[in-house]
Amino acid sequence: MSNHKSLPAPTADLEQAERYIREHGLAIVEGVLPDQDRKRYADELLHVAEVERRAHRPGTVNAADQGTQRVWNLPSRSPLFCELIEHPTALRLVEATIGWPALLSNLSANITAPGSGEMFLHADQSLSPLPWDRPHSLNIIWCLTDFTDALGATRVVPGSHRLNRPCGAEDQSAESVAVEAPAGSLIAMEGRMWHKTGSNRTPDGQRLGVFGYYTLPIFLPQENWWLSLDPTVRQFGSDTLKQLLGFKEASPMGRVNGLPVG
Ligand SMILES: O=C(O)CCC(=O)C(=O)O
Repeated sequence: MSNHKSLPAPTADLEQAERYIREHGLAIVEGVLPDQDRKRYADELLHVAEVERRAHRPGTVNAADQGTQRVWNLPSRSPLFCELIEHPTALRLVEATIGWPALLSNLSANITAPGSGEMFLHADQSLSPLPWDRPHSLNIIWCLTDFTDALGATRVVPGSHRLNRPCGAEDQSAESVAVEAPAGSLIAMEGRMWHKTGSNRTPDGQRLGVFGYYTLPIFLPQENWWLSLDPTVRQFGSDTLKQLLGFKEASPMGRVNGLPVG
């Protein structure tokens, strides 16, 4: 597995990873998930993905994704996935990049399938008002299988985080490179980075990616947790989880009748 020279080398050193996010807009951290945990998450994801497909849920596979299956609102699909939200490595990189408290905008999965096509190039914080003098979000991409070019690894435009602007229709032909990483890695990518899902050119392989998308606590989350979250997640969740899901204040926002939420 080898990456384009414009991408930072994989590292297990989290200080280095924080530097890479600042310099390159992304870091690849290998060996974050022990194999038995990775397998448990992968099996669970395949199970919920099948349930979604059988239920013909809208939004599962759509034209823009050309065959990539999406699974939304993972915390409500299985409590196992809540572990990923609060993983200490993820939270450390989130805090170093956008500060704390932060909100979890979504925890969703993209599963590429043989023959699935590329997504459009975009920056995750494209709805944030300009100027973009710093990242407003961080995407933690959990590689539950190998991420290889052929399997449709996430593709990025190196250096695009320094352009400080969204990626438009006229930018779609910008040169992108695949971010390859072994199963069990995470890829932390800040919100200004232009990127897309790659196409899966294998005859029978899948790429299982779980995307924990964290933002500054001033943005409406992509998933409306207050409406859609399985109530047991909140009932049994830690304070950190409740903070990330918007059930605690991010002073002075998120109060109830003007008072902090305990
Ligand atoms: O699937 C990927 O590799 C990237 C997904 C993505 O950028 C998105 O869903 O917005």
